[in-house]
Amino acid sequence: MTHFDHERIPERIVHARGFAAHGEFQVYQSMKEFTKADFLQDPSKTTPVFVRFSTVAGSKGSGGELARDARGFSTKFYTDEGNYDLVGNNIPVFFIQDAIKFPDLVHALKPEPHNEMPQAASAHDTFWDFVANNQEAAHMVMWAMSDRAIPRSFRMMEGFGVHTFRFVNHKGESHFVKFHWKPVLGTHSVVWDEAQKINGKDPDFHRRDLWESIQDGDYPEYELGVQIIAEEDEFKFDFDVLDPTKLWPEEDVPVKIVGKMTLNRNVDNVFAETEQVAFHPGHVVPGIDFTNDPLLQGRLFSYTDTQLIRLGGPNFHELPINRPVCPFHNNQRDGYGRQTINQGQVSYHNNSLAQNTPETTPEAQGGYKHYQEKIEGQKIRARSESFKDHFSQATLFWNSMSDAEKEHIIEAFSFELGKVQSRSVQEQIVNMFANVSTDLTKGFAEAIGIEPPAMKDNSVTKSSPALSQENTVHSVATRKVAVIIGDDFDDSNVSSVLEQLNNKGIKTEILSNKLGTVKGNNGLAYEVNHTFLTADSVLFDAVYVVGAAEDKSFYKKAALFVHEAYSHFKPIAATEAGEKLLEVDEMKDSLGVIRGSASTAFASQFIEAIAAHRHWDRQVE
Ligand code: HDE
Repeated sequence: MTHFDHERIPERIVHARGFAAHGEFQVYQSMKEFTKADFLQDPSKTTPVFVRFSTVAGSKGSGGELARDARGFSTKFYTDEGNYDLVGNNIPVFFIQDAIKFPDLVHALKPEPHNEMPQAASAHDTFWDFVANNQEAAHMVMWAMSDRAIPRSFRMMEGFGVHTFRFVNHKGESHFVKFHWKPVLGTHSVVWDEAQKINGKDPDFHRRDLWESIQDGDYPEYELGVQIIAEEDEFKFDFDVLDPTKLWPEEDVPVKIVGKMTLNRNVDNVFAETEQVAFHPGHVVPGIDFTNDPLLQGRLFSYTDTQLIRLGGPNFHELPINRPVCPFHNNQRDGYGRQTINQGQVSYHNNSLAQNTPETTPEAQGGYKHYQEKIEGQKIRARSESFKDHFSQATLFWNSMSDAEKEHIIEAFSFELGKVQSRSVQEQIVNMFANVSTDLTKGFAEAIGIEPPAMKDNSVTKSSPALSQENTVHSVATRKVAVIIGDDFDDSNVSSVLEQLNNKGIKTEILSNKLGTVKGNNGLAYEVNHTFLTADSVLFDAVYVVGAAEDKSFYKKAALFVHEAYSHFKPIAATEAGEKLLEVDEMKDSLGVIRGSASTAFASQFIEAIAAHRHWDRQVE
């Protein structure tokens, strides 16, 4: 009973709701020119990894992984030189420039303290008040209001190290580097109405997706990309390369793809692994170092500090999930929960009784040595002038969006500010974002009944096509299709269509009005996976309506399902019997709606429609 009484530990102060998996990393070619990091040298070497994905704002048990939020994307590489942690997000920039503001940001974002509402949401007064009064947040807010904040799955989102780090090679030369994870399946999102419904229908939607794809052998894959800037080029850009509210446009500084990570094993125990894993941007290996990014500097303090309370003392690095896989020696001793039974008399340095061991490995033998940066001038606590432009890249982001993506951003602002009670905060935000785009502000100011301010001049016309999800990889592999079938369905060619889909790696699941077996008019039978009660259109990427014999209740439920999928811009295929569900004429002739008798051509068109992900043209109709 005593053990049971103590089974809970404090949840993470941010990123509490997370899910993780094991995997491995391999570099494509040696990165020797830039870094001496051992795990980035040899393409034949496999480095084990553990990756935890998370939402930021919600508590551990918060309902719904589809909250509008950034996603954490933390990777622990268990290298032969010790653990390297890349503790990133799925958004490449951050809300603030100075770490000391982090507690304020999080206080404003979390549920309000007097009534603890709302859970896992930024749509409330304190968050938007913080934004209006800390305008460096403008750029990340644009990302948070975009489709990036409602990913289709953990397997379909990018990851970013956010900060500028340093690569150091064997010659001691340093380059600035930004890290990227590019999902092999492309970067895809759901729509906001869908996200809210998924949160109710399956609050575990993202973790289930990750868990099931690993179980099915559809291992999530991400390529590691690096952007590199030579130290001497530090001042050649119209932004400060150490400012964490800025990205390096990929068109100006190309992302070099250098390796691949594959997640191939689910955890055995969520508490022991996912909950107890302790990430830290300060866990570096020789060849990777820090810069003077002031946000990074603050993180280097915070992550050890937080584990001390969360994991109950200084020995958290000895927990199985945190232990390095290489040999290590130090003079650390004792403390709560000590696991190692150290031998011998000596636990100090320098010593003569143990031949001066253990000692820090000298650099020549692979030991860590920080890059020595030459610095001149006053060290003061102030924000650099070069950190003062808060709007140019917010506009760059806006300019880079497709029409549909812009529409979604306007809707997101309209939703979030529509939930804000304070008229003054709403007005401040309208004024602030007029600095980003007048089209944007006009769009949402109208929705919340505020007069947009007179045009302000924003001269940024540049765009970065890489930022639009329209330009991502479009793959059909592992997409989920709901196949709607009722009894006495016309079974000619159904199995060949399903086979064609399955051959492309598309998952098909049979939906009907009751569990059991559905039978076609020529004896074809399918085991039903879900009913209209246990599943919902928001849990699928596309719908294939095979239909049924005349059955009113079947068609009533199926019609709701199909209409909702249509309203979320999803591909729909319907055979003749299923066509009666597409009653609205506009639906019949929309792009992404395939009609006809089941045939090879019909299946190919459907596959093409699935590859498009969503059919945004419906929005314009
Ligand atoms: Fe974190 N962050 N953070 N953060 N962060 C934590 O550490 C912090 C920041 C990120 O899956 C905490 O172990 C400060 C940026 C991820 O276990 C804490 C600042 C980025 C995770 C903390 C930042 C992140 C955390 C809470 C401002 C993207 C989850 C629990 C300087 C690059 C890690 C913990 C996991 C977690 C502090 C800003 C990503 C309190 C002070 C920027 C993915 O230490």
